[in-house]
Amino acid sequence: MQDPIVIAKKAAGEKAAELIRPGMVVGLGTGSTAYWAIQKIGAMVKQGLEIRAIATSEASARLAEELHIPLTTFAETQQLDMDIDGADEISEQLDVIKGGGGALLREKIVAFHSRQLIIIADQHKYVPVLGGYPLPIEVIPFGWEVTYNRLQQLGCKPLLRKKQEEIFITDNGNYIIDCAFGTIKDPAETNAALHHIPGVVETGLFVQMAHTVVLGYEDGSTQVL
Ligand code: ABF
Repeated sequence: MQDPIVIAKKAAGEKAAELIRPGMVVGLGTGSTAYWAIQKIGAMVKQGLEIRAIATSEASARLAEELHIPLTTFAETQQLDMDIDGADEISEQLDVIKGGGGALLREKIVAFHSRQLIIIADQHKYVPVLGGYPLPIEVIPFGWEVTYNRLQQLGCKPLLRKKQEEIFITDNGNYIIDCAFGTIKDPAETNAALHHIPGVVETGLFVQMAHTVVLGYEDGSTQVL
């Protein structure tokens, strides 16, 4: 008996993958929901679907290679047709918090340069207002302590992300500070304020970037927002 949350994630991921058309350049997201989208894309490629893909993390690139999904780079193509990626929170205004998997910087670059960003998630990620999930912020290691302090002055409770007692290092060699705001009433304003702090590379606030949201439910059904 499959875990109900896995059923929901798999349903959302596969529904989004089925929107891909031949010839597209597709962004491959990161995380356990994007995992199912990539698995479905791999199966579609095996059945003859001709696409190219750009992965949003080393982990997703490895999975794509295992599944023989042809990868390309931004040296070869400057715009993607569709980006399929997960989320930690999605608001009713379709603003999104991402970065729980530590891949937010490459995820935002790929999303920004994609014609269509499709966010996939289980239904529990859909919330009235953002902020319950601590906002991941990618910062450079130099001066992280004073960046941390400035984030605290902005009203969040910051926490330097660690993995097995070691400071977590992103694919880009940076740190992540998870900022618990509680609620983020104005994501655009919060995102702008965060970007004014030198040392902040990128935030996990994807403000009005999602074109489509596919929610997966534990009965295997999906809802497209
Ligand atoms: C990634 O997937 C991250 O941006 C986001 O935090 C995470 C969501 O995790 P999961 O799909 O595993 O619930 O895109």
